[in-house]
Amino acid sequence: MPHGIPSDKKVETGDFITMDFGALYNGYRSDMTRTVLIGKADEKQKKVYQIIQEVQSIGLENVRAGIPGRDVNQAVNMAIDKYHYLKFAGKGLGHGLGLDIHEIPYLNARCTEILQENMAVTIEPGIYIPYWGGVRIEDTVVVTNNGCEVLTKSTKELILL
Ligand SMILES: [Mn+2]
Repeated sequence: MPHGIPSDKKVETGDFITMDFGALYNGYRSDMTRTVLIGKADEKQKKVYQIIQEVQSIGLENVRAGIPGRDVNQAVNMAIDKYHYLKFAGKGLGHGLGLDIHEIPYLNARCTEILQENMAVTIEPGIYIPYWGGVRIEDTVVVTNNGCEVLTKSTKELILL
């Protein structure tokens, strides 16, 4: 699920684990998510991970100042839909952040807010399949006039533990 809660479930071979965290520095926040896999990936796990890797980079490529947030969300949703996983996608692609962890603009289908230079937003597509598992990759980026600067430096290759 997109935002899980702690439980007694033990980590098992074959589980995806999404790790969502950030830092607070001088009052400003960051946000990131990486998904790792325990053991060896099966074909479906490899495929879902590759889809999220691909569409997350499509999200990064589509961010720039001067367009509404919903355009970025739509570009990513179209890519997820190509693989027929849209019904398992998260409701929104990302959100602004700064003094608070979730701020406008929200990058979702209703977002008419125009992205501005130097806004900080997250790009975090996810696929969540009930009783199977989920994958999300999240970066924090700064909007620029012709794109964005990605602040999150961690690898996005699938890490097997
Ligand atoms: Mn986030």
